[in-house]
Amino acid sequence: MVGIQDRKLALWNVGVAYIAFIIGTFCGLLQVFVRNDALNLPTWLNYYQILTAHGVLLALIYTTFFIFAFLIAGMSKTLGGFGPKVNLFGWLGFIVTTIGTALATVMIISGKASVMYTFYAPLKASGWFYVGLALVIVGTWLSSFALIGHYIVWKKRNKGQLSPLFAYMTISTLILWIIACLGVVATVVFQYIPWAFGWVDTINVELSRSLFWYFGHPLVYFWLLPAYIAWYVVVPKILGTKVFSDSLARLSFVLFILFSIPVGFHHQLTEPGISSFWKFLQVVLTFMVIIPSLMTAFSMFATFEISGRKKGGTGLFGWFKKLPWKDVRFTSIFIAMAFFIPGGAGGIINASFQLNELVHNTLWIVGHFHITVGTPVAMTFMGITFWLIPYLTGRKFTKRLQRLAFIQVISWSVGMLLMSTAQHILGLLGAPRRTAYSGYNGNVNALEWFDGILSNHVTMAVGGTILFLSAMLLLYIVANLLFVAPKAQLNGEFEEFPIAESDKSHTPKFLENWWIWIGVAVALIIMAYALPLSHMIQHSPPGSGHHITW
Ligand code: HAS
Repeated sequence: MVGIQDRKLALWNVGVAYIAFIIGTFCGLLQVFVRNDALNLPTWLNYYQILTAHGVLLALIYTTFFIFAFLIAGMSKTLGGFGPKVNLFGWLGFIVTTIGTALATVMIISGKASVMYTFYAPLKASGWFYVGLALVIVGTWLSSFALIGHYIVWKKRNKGQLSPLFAYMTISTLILWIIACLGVVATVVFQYIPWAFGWVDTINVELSRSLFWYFGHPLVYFWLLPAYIAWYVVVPKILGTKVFSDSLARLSFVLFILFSIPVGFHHQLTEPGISSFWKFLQVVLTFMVIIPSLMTAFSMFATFEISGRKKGGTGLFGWFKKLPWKDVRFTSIFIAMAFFIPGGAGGIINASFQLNELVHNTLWIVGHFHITVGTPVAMTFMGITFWLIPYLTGRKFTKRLQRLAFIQVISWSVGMLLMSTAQHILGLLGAPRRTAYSGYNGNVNALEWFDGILSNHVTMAVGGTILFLSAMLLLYIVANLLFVAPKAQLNGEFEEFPIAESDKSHTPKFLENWWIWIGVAVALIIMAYALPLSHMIQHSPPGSGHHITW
């Protein structure tokens, strides 16, 4: 069991994560109805306001707080309880991130920041929205430094030893995060804030977008890597086996540090201000960042097969039946993985230079991120929630709650399947994203295309409603695990924090020489970004004034 302070810190992070989740999912429900013309919002509430709240609170805030809860609990479990300085930084980080979140949320809800989570210029929000975002980043850095400090103390006490796999993966995730944030910090501090407060009149739009996507793509791996930590470290324990290969797991995380950052231009393939050479280079690097995910898929299949065969599974697929399907901690994560197969394949389509022309700015992309961050990541976090909260509160994940958890993950899968399939197909047929309801000017052809069984905004709304109900059930389970479920220590049985054994005896030590990987990552970033960014600065257009369209 982690120390009392570490436990409290992790629990507060879980708490804020789920408060963001309530508001974010409610906005999602409103959105699908507006988009299918079944709901008219009151005049004081704007579609783009709820779209911004939905994106910021679910994609940025729910994930970030949950990730820190998981990493804090796991680092305390694997490296030992936190010392006073680590605790202090951890709390400071939590408080600053929460203040930033509150400030940004108030700005969105009061209608002063309907700029969506990508906050593309020249749409302009209140300066306080950007200050809120900056505080969120500063807060996460403080939390990251706390965990890195804890790791350094451990390394000093255990000279020459490789750290436990959980800690290694946490540090990789935080290195990636800190390097990635440099882009968004640069644009928010030097471009958005002076512009939004009126200290300068114009903004260099292309530069601001490029710096955003320098951050925006690794951001998706900041969400994914904690899910991968659970896949590599937690799942084998639940299956009763070891980590398939310690070196492979570590190498895949190193590859994410190297290749997840110099690829942001694949979000800007249709933008005119970047020459096709740089786009092409970053597309090639994007294909490199697919490799660690393919390694992860291989490692997962190997883990499943080894454990299934150990339990007596025979034949080509006999092991499959031996997996612990009745354990929702496993089933939830398995479904999450299964969703990532089409999710990842969609990513490869998006990253293909020519195919991107077809899908960019269509609902296809919305479908893509709902089956990447919205299910593989989010459902892994749900699967973690079911044991992490009991582990932290000492309460029991009772049989009744387990049954409800099954209903919850299955309903989430059904809702997501309907909604994201409809989004993918509608997108291919040309339905745009980032828009409210469109009647397509009554165009007969367009209305026919969007009238299929799956290619229909109604199917999307049905899926969205099921998702909302599932989210409410999840919140019921979370509230029970936090406040109501019986205390387990009465029977002396705490929920475990599942961490599988990982054989480090053949793992090369250089995998933990961070300076090598940071050095190579910086070299790749310079190669991919130095010239195009300096070109954008030196040959900058006159700059854009602002637009407030709501
Ligand atoms: Fe993406 C746009 C390319 C992964 C999230 N992406 C987005 C946006 C978001 C997002 C939020 O190149 C929208 C941003 C916006 O608002 O504009 N994406 C990729 C590529 C990958 C990828 C190449 N994306 C993710 C992940 C995300 C995420 C992960 C969130 C967590 N994405 C793009 C591109 C765009 C984009 C372009 C811009 C599009 C545009 O035009 O705007 C890769 O990382 C994917 C690699 C993954 C795989 C899958 C491996 C499978 C595994 C599961 C194994 C399963 C098992 C279970 C073991 C190759 C590991 C077995 C089960 C059975 C049933 C058999």
